Amino acid sequence: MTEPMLDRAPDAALASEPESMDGPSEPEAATEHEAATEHEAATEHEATTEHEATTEHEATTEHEAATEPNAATAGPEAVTEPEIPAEPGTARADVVADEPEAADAEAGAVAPAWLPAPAAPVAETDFVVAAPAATQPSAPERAAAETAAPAEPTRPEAPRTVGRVMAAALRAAGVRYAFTVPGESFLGLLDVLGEAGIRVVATRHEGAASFMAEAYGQLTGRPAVCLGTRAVGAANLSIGIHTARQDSTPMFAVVGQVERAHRGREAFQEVDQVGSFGRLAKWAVELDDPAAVGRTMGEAVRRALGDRPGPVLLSVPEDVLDEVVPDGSAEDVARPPLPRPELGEVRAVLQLLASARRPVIVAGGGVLRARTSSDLVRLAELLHVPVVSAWRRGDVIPNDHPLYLGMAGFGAPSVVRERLERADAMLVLGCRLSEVTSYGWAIPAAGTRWAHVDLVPRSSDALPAPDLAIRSDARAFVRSAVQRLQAAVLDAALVDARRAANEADHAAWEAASVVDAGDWEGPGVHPGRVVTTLRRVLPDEAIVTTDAGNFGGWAARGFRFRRPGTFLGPTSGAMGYGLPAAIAASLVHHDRPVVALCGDGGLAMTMAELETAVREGVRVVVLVFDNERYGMIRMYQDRRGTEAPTGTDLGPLDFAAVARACGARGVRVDTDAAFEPALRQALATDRPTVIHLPLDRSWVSVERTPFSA
Ligand SMILES: Cc1ncc(C[n+]2csc(CCOP(=O)(O)OP(=O)(O)O)c2C)c(N)n1
Ligand SMILES: [Mg+2]
Repeated sequence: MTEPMLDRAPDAALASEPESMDGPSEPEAATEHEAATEHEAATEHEATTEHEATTEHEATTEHEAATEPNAATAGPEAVTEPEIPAEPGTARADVVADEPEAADAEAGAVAPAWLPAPAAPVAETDFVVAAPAATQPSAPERAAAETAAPAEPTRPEAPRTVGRVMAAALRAAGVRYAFTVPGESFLGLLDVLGEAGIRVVATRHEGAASFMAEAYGQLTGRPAVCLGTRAVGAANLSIGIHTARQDSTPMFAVVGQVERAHRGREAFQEVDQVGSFGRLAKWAVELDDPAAVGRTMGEAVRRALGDRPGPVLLSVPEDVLDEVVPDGSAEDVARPPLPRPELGEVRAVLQLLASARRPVIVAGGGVLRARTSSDLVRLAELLHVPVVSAWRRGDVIPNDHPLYLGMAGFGAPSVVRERLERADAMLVLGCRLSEVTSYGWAIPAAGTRWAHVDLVPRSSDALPAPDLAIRSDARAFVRSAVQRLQAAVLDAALVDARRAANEADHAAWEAASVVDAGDWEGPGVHPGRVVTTLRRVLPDEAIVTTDAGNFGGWAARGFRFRRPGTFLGPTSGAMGYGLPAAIAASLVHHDRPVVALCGDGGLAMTMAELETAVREGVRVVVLVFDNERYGMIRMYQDRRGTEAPTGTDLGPLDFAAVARACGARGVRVDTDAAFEPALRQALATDRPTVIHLPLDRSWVSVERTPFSA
């Protein structure tokens, strides 16, 4: 086989480059990747979330991705949006109240919320918009006021308590939201979050608070906080801590602890939180020395954001939070730079892919987190290598792109696995290769040469060792690769072979992922039709979240994401996630439609958060597929031949009535024809809506339908 020529760019040109080709030569490097001070770290977070969330995520359509100028040359303006100053204590509710009142959709449809885009800033920062400058009094007015009124006593400066230092450190690490069920054990922190510019959202259950923090971090890359009281609240937070771990999401879980003097006596709600719930986190610590708060917070931030990001648990004795931090105790704001590839490493991966006949890229959350989807599309196009997304990361590139070959894992048609098995070369990019994505560690298959490019390339004895393991941020790698490829010439015969195969593979995936076939007269809805209707009606920027359960199979297979950052699903497979995640997404993108897909089992776990959604003024639409059972588990019982299945049947629940009881809208849709008008009306209203979709039990899974014999 002829080796492709990748290096027509004369090596003389490379000789003048620094060790890593994306080093100082790229202007954004200094601001984005090498931020080392607290200030710079804050700038980095601002830049990679707010700015890009409203530029790259919103601008990356298939078309734009294909025609975008060389992303690697993007100037510093791409990452230097100034931080909007915080106005502590200004609640989103105030902002929402200022918006013109949308007509009640029941009374008459109003224009969808996303058309036209609202002029006011509505992203996550709108609770920190600067207050309008007050009119300055004239000098004579000032003099008159000074003589008329006694001088205001100067307010003593707030003491620098542990709680305040923690709040400031969290804010500096990018935290803007804290989700909580309050407890008396952490009031010394809760009460000062607002003054640090962190918005507190009360939830109905700590599990939902932890899901909201996780979803927020997954969507923005910026950590959020969830807070719970000692032992009992901490136990409830656990599900989101575990989820953040599996999703590699930066997050802070802060839990109160009994007073130091009572530790070790099995005091009220005392438990070893570091040794128990802390084991679910990436890192955990009990902060019991006020003098160490700066150091400990520095380490906590590094652990949450550094390497493979993840959740950090901070357990703080109640009395510590109100203690004044001794003068001179050090602050620690050092942040490690993101890892970048060496030129030789990039070249080796390009050689691997370009010399293959059936290469494939498996792209995961690291691509989304690095906001480098359009660069990945460019790389795929330049190399003529198709992309399969990791499980629950289906929005990693536009699904209509001819080089997209579907999502791996649960819900995927068999052609996806087959294509992965047939690969002779594979680049696993920004993806940990979970059990689900790798089909039980069967992918990469024995004969596949593969490269793992990730913040922490995995070394798992379940998988064959990668031929190339490269520690790199996904964007640094992909941009470097694209830059390199622009001056390369590929082997024509191999390119032709790949092109032909790609066309056939894409067509095969399209054919295998049709979910709306078959005439269904009821009872209840056709879940595949619901999914295709949803796709047709929703604008491209709409965000979809999912809960766990078999109802999700139709969307996993049949929904088409067109932009990155439009899907939230936990790789932990946790039930109860859909609604809290939708609320978090809507807090971030108030102007974008957000739809949660849930089963009756999963929604019931967190449906009390409908009241949270109403209170927070977020516009979420919840679709609940109701088969009155824990359908997925019943399917497994059937598969193993359980003779008298127990524990999987549920009773009827009037979800529309529950919604109304929470102050939301609730509608029941019994036929396919009624779904689209109900959806359009839900999208046009300014209140959360639950659409209750009864589902006949013959719709067992996307594989086992009334039409599949
Ligand atoms: C917190 C949690 N508990 C239990 C499970 C196991 N589990 C996975 S799917 C499922 C059933 C989900 O039921 P439902 O939400 O009604 O969806 P369906 O499968 O019926 O479509 C269960 C119990 C889980 N994934 N998460
Ligand atoms: Mg169900």
